[in-house]
Amino acid sequence: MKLCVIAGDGIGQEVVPQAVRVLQSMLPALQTVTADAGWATFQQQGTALPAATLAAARDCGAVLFGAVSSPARAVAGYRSPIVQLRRQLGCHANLRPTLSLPGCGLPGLDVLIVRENTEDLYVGEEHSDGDTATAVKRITRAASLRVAESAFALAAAAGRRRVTIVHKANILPLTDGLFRDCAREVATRYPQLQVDEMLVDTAALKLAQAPQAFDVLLAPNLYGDILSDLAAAFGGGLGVAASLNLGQGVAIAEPVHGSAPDIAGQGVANPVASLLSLAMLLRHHWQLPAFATQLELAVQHVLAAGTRTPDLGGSASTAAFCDAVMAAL
Ligand code: GGG
Repeated sequence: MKLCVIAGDGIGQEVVPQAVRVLQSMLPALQTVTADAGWATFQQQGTALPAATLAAARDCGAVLFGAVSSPARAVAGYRSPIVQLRRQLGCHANLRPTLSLPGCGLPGLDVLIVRENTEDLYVGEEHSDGDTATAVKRITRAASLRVAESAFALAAAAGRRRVTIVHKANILPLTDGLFRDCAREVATRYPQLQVDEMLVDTAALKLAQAPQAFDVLLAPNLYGDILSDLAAAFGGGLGVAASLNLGQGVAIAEPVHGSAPDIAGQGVANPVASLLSLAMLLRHHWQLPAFATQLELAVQHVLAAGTRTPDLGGSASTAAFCDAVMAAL
């Protein structure tokens, strides 16, 4: 087993090595390959995703990606490395669970957002003549069917009850309508699952009112990005929000949080999102569900015992939290 380790920017440099340390304690034979990506890499090497990083990711098949600080302005030659990596590796589905953890967020929460990961406005295909700026929202049948298939198959395999298809087809009948129709088509092959549909604005309202009422949400890229941050607020915040980018024989574990420049360099970033992302990699990519459960239970045990980083009201450092997880393991 090989893991390509891309810490990226800001707190990615802190949470990723610590999470890898925990994983290595569970899998002593694991080979790791460290690779560069991100804004700092762009400044040093002129590219945010060097060819050597892409090659290492492909070779390993499994990646842990930390965080990236993409600038909120156009920078010539810069493209978000995580968006490129997801597309280049064909990671078509982004799984973003929100689960109740001991003492964090709301009880009784178990929501899974499945986000299409390769197209839509999120790929950042923009142009401008100075007076008019345009972004392309391209939705394809192939990508919509592929992500819907993953969402329904995962939901069925996990014994879930309901999949909610999120769209805005009343305003965007061609693009979001195609996404919804593809999801409907796949749904017919899963009669054991209830299916409903919700406009994205209604989904945001209902998620904010009663997140426990949802089971699986299937959404196009941008809506999935936004709704999953909203859901994360009820699960203890971005510090504990895990995700897995899933492709054919390849996967990128990725904490949902960004580079958090406000706390970077202090050694206090929460490693839970990275640890739980690695648990998803163990379960869904390496097919080691027992190891995944072991890691999840160890994280839960440490949180229940009151060891927490400052974002959750504690005073533990990133390293101290991971030490406690290794002791629990
Ligand atoms: N770990 C996810 C992450 O780094 N999020 C920050 C983010 O999405 N930045 C925008 C980007 O570069 O895509």
